[in-house]
Amino acid sequence: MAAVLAAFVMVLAGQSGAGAAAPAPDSPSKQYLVTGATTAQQRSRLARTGAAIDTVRADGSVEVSAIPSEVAAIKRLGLRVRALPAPPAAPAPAPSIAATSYHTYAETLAELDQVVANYPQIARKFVAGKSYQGRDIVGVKISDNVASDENEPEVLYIANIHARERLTNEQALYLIGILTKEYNATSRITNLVNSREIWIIPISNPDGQVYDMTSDTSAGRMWRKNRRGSGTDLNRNFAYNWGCCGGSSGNTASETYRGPSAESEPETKVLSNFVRSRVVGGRQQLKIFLDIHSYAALVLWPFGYTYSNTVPGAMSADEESTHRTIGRQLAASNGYTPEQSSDLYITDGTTDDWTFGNQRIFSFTFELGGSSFYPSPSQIETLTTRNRDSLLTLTEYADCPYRAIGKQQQYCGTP
Ligand code: 7B0
Ligand code: CA
Ligand code: CA
Ligand code: ZN
Repeated sequence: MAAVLAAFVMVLAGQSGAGAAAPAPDSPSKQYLVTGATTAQQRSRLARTGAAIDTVRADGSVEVSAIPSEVAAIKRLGLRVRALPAPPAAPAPAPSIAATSYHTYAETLAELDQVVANYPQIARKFVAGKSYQGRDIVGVKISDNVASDENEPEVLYIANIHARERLTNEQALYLIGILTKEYNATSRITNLVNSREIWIIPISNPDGQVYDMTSDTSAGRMWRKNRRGSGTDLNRNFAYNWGCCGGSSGNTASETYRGPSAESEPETKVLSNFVRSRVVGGRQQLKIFLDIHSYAALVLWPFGYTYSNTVPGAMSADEESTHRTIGRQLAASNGYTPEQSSDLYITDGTTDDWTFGNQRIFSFTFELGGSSFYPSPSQIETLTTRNRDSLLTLTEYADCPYRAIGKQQQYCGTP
């Protein structure tokens, strides 16, 4: 009975399950390899401790970022845990090969300014709002007649909501690069730019990104969250079934801390408000959304909060099979593994659960490939080019995602 009561008090205290035995202040998270959790249910039990699951290896073992209380909770689940080495220091930046190193926040802004200066007809910079520390959350809109809001299907790409997922900014910049440089050169790209309005936000969490990159060792600080207080996991802070299901933590020290309330974080608000601002004349203009993460090499779709494939009123059979069909097609192109988000592990308050569940935008998460959060800069080109076709295909689906299941006539009135 005492144990039951203690567990109840822990839940009331927002400890989200197991991790509260040791009340000592939690030190920063470290990476561990966990073996023995090979099913979605077992990985969800692991995630329920609050540990962030960073990748699932081919042999089924799992790399996690966990604080000491979470490590203790993982051991209590009967799983084996061993510490992983800190990421190796990145090579010192060499100015002569600047193009092959990771873009800082300042370099990213400069790059966007350059694109807009070079391609003013089709590229326009926009500021969605400000981060907690006052940095601009910047994006680029790409379309013909870019200054006008035309009646064209819209697509939103966001990256780097997790600070340390450094390749994701490069993937966004890669997409901006091909859409602009190949306009009027590659017909597939010309057609897309002429018929879509494509919004791309390369660094959704600028404070975290700057903090992660401002590291004495040049290896990166392994920072994931935003920078308000001890940080909130922005990908657990969105306002759809926020904190519902053991897919986030109530412990402020945890890498999956969900924040004090849904949309409590300035960055979540800015991104959500931007998406809401694309409702024009009562209709959401965005037809496709992609949130770019790393490094498990996955194509994911909603929902993450439940194992159910369909949910009455929230995910119809046709919506589910549209997500699944597009997701599998993208994965066939980039070589990633396609699955519903909860097949990986349960998450709640994620970006894509909200963009679909609340805004009805067909939504995906990519986990880019790579062997860590900091692949060698020499790998940037290979790892991002791998998504050339999948990103173009996804953008094409904005005309009518139901085309994927042959139901464009029924849902979009198109042949
Ligand atoms: C995360 O290692 C999110 C799935 C979204 N429905 C997966 C993501 O936030 O746990 N994995 S990651 O942190 N990038
Ligand atoms: Ca246009
Ligand atoms: Ca429009
Ligand atoms: Zn991530």
